[in-house]
Amino acid sequence: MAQVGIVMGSDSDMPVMSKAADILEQLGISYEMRIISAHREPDEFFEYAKSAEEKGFKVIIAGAGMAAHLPGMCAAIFPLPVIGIPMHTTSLGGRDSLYSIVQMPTGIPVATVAINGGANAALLAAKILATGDDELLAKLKEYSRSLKEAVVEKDERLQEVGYKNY
Ligand code: RP5
Repeated sequence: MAQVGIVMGSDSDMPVMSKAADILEQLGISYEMRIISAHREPDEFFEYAKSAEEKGFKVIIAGAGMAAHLPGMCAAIFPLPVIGIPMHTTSLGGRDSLYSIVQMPTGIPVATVAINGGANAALLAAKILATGDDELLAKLKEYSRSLKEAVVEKDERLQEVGYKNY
């Protein structure tokens, strides 16, 4: 049974959504990934959102672009946390997606990450799951340590070779 549902409005969202899947895999979190358009196939969308709790999802990560109603509509139906990822767009630079996703009415929250923030969406989902899972919490702490290590190594190299040879 998948713990996280990853859903995107179009396969054009895949480069961003795959970053979320990569992080979940790295952390050993099970997920189901779907392409479902709330606008182009509303009946399939409603079926997905209505059955999500029954399927055992604890969090949904929903990504969409432009008039991005998919995350908000997931949140309207699914009673557990929904994390929204606004896609970058060529016409409005992703502000259209961001505003569509983040400006939810009171009572129906969507935890919105940055434009194209696929990895952070998965990390946020992991942190939500880790509130009841010590093993996952330990993996997240290790992940944070590895981020710190990467910065330390970069600085060591800078000190060694100088900025001109970096
Ligand atoms: C949204 O419309 C999708 O999430 C996608 O970001 C955007 C464009 O979709 P395509 O025209 O590329 O299928 O529903």
